[in-house]
Amino acid sequence: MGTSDSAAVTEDGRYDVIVIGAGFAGLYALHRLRGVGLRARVLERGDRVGGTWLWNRYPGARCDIESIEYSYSFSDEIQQEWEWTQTLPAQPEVEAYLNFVADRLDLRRDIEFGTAVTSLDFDEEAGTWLVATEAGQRYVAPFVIAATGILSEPLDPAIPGKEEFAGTSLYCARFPREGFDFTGRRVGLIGTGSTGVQATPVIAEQAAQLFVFQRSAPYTFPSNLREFAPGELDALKAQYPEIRAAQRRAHTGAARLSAFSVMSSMRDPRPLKKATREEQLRAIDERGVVGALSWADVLSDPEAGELATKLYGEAVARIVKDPATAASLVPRYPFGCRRPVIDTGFYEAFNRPNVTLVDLRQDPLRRVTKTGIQTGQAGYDLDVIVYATGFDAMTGALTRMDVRGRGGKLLRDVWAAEGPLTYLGLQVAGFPNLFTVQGPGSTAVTSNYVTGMEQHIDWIADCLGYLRSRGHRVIEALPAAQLDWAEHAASLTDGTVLSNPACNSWWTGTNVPGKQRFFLGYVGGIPDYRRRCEEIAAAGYTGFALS
Ligand code: NA7
Repeated sequence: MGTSDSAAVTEDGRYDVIVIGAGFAGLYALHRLRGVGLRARVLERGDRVGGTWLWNRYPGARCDIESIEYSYSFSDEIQQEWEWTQTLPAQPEVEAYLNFVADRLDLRRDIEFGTAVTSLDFDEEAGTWLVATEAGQRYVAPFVIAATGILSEPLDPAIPGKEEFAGTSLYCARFPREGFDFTGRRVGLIGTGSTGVQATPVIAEQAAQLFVFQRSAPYTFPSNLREFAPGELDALKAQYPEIRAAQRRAHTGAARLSAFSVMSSMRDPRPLKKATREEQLRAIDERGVVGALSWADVLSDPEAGELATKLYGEAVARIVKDPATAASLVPRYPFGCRRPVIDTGFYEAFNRPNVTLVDLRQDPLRRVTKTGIQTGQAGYDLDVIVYATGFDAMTGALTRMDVRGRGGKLLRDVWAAEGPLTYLGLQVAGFPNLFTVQGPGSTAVTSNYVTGMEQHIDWIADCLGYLRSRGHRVIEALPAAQLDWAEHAASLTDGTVLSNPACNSWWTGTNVPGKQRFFLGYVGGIPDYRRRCEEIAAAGYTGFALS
């Protein structure tokens, strides 16, 4: 499509800002843009709001950050009115919350549902983006906010024979809205990241038999999941100013229990290598698997890391009765390499007579057949296969669209050649006026997404207000600033487990065949990141060209 097509777009397709996605980020973006007087349209491929919380409705789907922190902080009315029922919210509750917010702020009238964006073309002369959808609609706007999510493009695993399976194939990231009854079925679950770990105990309760096909064992910690006691939520709501302030100060944007808490507990001054055997055993006596890892040197000293993994294995063996299964459940990569997982009865599920762990490290998965799954040494007859095989994270949503910036360059080609470079995770050089919410190089990977997202949307809305007040029509990240940012972000992971080439996951893009290894986050922490973003804005948007 040529940019001359822009001229053909009628007035009703022209906006100040096009926002792609109606999840947490898109909804807040719309609210803030209205607040600064901009005409915005949200384009959402789903048929309702929710984003990742709309699609990921698999059994056990739950947030691993506490509800009172994994929620919008911008409106005291909203946080006072909404009633969370559990410490860690389940998918239906998060989806209901986002619907509540959409209603409360009357957002739906500016959202177009069932509208999948397929391409974005920058018209250099006009300084506008032409946005095209699957159904052939066209929109024109000077600015585009890609609120497309960090875990929104599921990976279709290249497992041979998948389409030959005569039973039911279910994908966790596109789970049927009406749910699925596993009662009496023989089920194979592939994948033991956060999704597979959450789904395992829930499917195990229903299924006649569950085979969990595990390629890499996760580090996973028991959650404190529970219903709020009577009056507890009201007491927390009364403390919201303090809770939000603590979140803003916290490195990960979450001050209470979260998937990242174990990392915070490693600020414990004691090094594992100096601990006596008695002290080590006491740690797992008292705190189970968490006690194995909560030491000062586990992330920084590879030997301590190995020791911690061994101790972790001892803690797992205290839960899982079958020694071979317990041994298979011990991770073989250093802790800190991948995003930690929080579970509710994952290890305990393997003590059930109807649950079997299939260790793909010992006996690799060969193919799916008409009747089930074939490994090198065995065949498993199944009625249902559940894929919990992960996402093309951080970049996948944008690389699946044809995003053409200056000179007609495609974003996916630019990122394939150079790595997913951005300036602050907010913009890509050569793609003016396109904002990437929580893009690669931002804090998204290692923090509470909602905290980082709110900061990004606030920054973008303020920036758009500034541009308008100064009469600027284009803002564009400078290549040198982008490079400096990438170098700075990389310097923070040098010498940590994250620079270990054995660390393969969506954090480094290495779960996707052919994707370049590149750590996709910024580990300086949200307070430091926010300060940098604020300083850049206060100095007139250093590192950006404004015209
Ligand atoms: P993850 O964490 O990427 O986990 C995907 C899992 O699927 C992981 O165990 C993979 O093993 C496994 N996998 C992927 N492809 C295959 C094939 N072909 N065969 C066997 N096993 C496979 O995704 P999740 O959805 O669980 O979690 C993503 C994030 O969502 C999570 O970090 C939270 O932030 C929320 P591997 O590790 O590659 O050996």
